[in-house]
Amino acid sequence: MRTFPPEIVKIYEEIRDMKIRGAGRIARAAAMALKMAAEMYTGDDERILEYLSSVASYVGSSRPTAVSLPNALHYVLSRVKLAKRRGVRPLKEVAIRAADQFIEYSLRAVEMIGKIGAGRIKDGDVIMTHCNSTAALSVIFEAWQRGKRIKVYATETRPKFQGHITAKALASKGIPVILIPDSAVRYFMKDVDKVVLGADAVAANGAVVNKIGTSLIALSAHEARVRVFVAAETYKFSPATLFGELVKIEERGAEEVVGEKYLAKNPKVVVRNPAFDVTPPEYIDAIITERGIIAPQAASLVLIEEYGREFGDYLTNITSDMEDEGYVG
Ligand code: RUB
Repeated sequence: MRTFPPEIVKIYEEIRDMKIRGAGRIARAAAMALKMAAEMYTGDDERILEYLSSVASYVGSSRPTAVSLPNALHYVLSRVKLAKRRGVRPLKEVAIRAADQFIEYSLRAVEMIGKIGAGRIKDGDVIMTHCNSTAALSVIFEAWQRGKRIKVYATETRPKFQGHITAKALASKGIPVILIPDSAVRYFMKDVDKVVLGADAVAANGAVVNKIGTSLIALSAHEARVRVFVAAETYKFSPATLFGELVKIEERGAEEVVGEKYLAKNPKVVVRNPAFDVTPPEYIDAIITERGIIAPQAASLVLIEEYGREFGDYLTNITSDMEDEGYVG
């Protein structure tokens, strides 16, 4: 197996071990890994694409669910590929510029989502959020900044307690926040006006993959007729789902749920720890992207707008395979 510079291995390990977490941050870290790989590359221009692709496969295998991770890697690699085809040199510079562009776009997108989403929050609204989403917090922070007196219920988000980070961040800005156990979501839903969540992936049919428990919150909101907003940058939309692929749900270690001691003492107890779940589009009112608010059912349009040309190439390849096999023509 290829060995990579320690700086790249560090990014891989920090994503795997959740020191870098949240789909947006993961995406920016992945772009940064490719930028660093390009900066440190000393070989010839001909081989750089192959090298960056191997770095991308390595970094891309750190966590499976956040689609922002492969999308960020693809953003950089596709630009290097295009430059190579067009004879633009040096490719190293192209990779560095593309990574910077992605990071800048991503940060700006989170800001835009805040500005757009805040328009949907009313003075006096009680909001519920889950886990720790920069995009969801951007909406809440911007609403507060505009003088809307809001209150937030933040779920603690077992087993890793990312809700504690959210509650701390809200409290540090002076926003009234109540931290609740995940199991208390339905109990408090009657007090809530809007649910604002993040996303790790948005599928072509508008289904949202986010921290485990999200679908239960959406279900509970649906029952109580509370609106559910998902704040998601467009690079969290999954192109592969347009072709029938499913988003892989990460399952993490049992020790995160019960601890090593319990596991050792109770070897017959099976513990499962899925990190994400899927919320169907029927339970989502709108997705707030940096390009505007869309109905979840419009997710495939975002994908076609973003990847249309590549889909065209992909379909041409399939069709020519079918022609070769005598199905078409
Ligand atoms: C984080 C999580 C967040 C999304 C969106 O899960 O589910 O809601 O990643 O975050 P984990 P952001 O802690 O397991 O990474 O809006 O910051 O991209």
